[in-house]
Amino acid sequence: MSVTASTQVGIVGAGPAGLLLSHLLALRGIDSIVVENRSRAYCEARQRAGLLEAGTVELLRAVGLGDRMDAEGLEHGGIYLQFAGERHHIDFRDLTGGRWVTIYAQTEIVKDLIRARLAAGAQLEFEVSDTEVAELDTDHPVLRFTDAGGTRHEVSCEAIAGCDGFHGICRDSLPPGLVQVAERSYPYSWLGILATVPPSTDELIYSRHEDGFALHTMRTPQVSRLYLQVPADEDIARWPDDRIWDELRHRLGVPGWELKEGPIAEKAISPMRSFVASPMRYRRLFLAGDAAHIVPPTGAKGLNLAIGDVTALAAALTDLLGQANPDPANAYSDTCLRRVWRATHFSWWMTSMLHVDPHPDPFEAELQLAQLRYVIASRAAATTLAENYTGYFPPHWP
Ligand code: RFL
Ligand code: PHB
Repeated sequence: MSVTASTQVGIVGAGPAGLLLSHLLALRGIDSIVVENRSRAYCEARQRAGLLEAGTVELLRAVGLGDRMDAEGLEHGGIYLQFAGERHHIDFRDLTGGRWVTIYAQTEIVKDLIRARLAAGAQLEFEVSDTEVAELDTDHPVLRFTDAGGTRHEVSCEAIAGCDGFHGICRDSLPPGLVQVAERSYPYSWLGILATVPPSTDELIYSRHEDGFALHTMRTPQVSRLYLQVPADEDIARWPDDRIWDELRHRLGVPGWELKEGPIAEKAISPMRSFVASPMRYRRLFLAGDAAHIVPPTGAKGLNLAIGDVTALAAALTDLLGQANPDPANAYSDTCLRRVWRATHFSWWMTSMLHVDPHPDPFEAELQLAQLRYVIASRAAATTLAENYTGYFPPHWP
């Protein structure tokens, strides 16, 4: 026996995409339910992104989610690009007419969103199981799930949003043969650590070193986040804390600069992949965020793309469900894929320019160095990096 109900939009996944979509729809008077198979504590603690484009920051402010971000976020006007033992500054504000980026962790955005949704009385179900989407050939798709207490639910919806990440169920629920996938895997991974030590830099350092890429980023004035390129199938057991710090010092070091070390609170290895599924929609099932596309983290685009998708989707659903105007919903996939492919190219470019191929290739290495020298010497090339990094297609919330 299932408990039956109805709502306007069924949302699968309480990551940043699903939660923000539910928030934006509520601002337009549209009801939704969000179902999530993990616990609230797990969603709020999962270490992921940390860097927001200027347009993402402006959007979160415009929709009432900016207070803690403005108080605690760290605004950066550029990055450092390091190679051949030298560190160079890329000044985004100067190159883009004032654009910037903000460090504010995905964990904090998720906490802010969950708190705002619960305060508004939203239907948010954690720890669900056996999620299914069905009746996708109709104008009333159905969302089924079993709640944390074991009760089966069947919710009739006017639309469903698959915001269930790369390993979710919605993408595979689209009719067979509809979805085309374009993808690339990279022959390396990132080992990421969270360390309880003040950052050793005021802005992010992207370092191409002949022994592999390294990135120094941060979460707060007390917490550093650092990444190392490691082989694709690397075992984390091979990286005791001392080895991590030695390698970070080696790859990030320049004369006169010192890396502060501290306790490592968390460490994990993530694979690098580019993946784009298209179209991002079938009738009234819409995919958004990592459910539809993945980029390697080098350009810091994944979270920003997820936010761009759901901003477009909330506007499209407002027109479709509120005014029976299907045009923005019909354009949704193409609108998003333009932004997605720009970011996919940028992330691939940053990744290819900064990582060292495990099969030594002197030709490739010289091309990387030539490109890096060009980026720091030519205003046109630096502007290309800066305008993509700070967000080339900012989300638009009418
Ligand atoms: P999420 O965050 O994966 O959320 C999907 C949610 O769906 C749930 N789910 C289900 N719920 C119900 N039923 C099912 N059958 C379900 N299957 C799955 C999951 O539990 C989860 O809660 O996807 P979303 O919302 O699209 O958000 C995407 C972002 O999380 C992702 O793109 C970024 O974290 C990528 N990323 C970065 N992006 C940036 O913009 N800037 C960065 O600095 C940045 N750094 C990173 C990153 C990702 C990383 N990893 C680990 C992949 C750094 C790393 C290391
Ligand atoms: C992060 O802060 O986790 C981060 C920042 C920039 C990147 C990737 C990750 O390119």
